[in-house]
Amino acid sequence: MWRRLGLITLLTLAPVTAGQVNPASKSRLPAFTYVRAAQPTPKAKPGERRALTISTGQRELNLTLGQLQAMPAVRYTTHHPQLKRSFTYEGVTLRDLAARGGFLGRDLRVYAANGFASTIRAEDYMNWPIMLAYRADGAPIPILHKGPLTVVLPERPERFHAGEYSAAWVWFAERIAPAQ
Ligand SMILES: Nc1nc2c(c(=O)[nH]1)N[C@H]1C(S)=C(S)[C@@H](COP(=O)(O)O)O[C@H]1N2
Ligand SMILES: [Mo]
Repeated sequence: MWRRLGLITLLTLAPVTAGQVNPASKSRLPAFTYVRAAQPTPKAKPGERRALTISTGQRELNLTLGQLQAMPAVRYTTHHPQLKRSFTYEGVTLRDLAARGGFLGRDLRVYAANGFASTIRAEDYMNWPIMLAYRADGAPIPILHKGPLTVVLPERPERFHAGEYSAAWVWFAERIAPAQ
């Protein structure tokens, strides 16, 4: 009896995992762990600045940092090719952001505060946990480390760390939209 209860408790407390998605699908999304499930979206505090705009084409959804952090969060360690060292990043997957904007499965554009923009292909963000990170090694990401919001790609596949993907590592990100 206690054994069984113990097992149930364990199962209940197991971290929310995702990534397996549908084994029948051809998804290559590696098993990764959501470190936090979605929370109710908090109201923006008066004067709180928007951190990210998700443009859907029809409308703009402005999110404060607190609202972004209420979305499901992932965490993994990856080597940042431009900072030339590894960080454990935490943030929201582009996949979850695209779903929130209603353009899941479409190539997307990530726009930066300095006017830079980059296209990230659906095939990449649908299959791998490319994230918009807001925390590195447990702390907010300083501008010197390309924060406060910066796109990071997982350690695998290796092509994410090669020259053809260097433009995908968008720092100072502030808007995402479906690519035209
Ligand atoms: N915000 C922002 N992110 C950006 C860029 C940029 O100009 N602005 N350039 C991209 C490109 S094309 C490359 S090659 C790398 C360059 O990073 P580095 O200047 O730190 O080597 O950052 C990418 N991310
Ligand atoms: Mo580049």
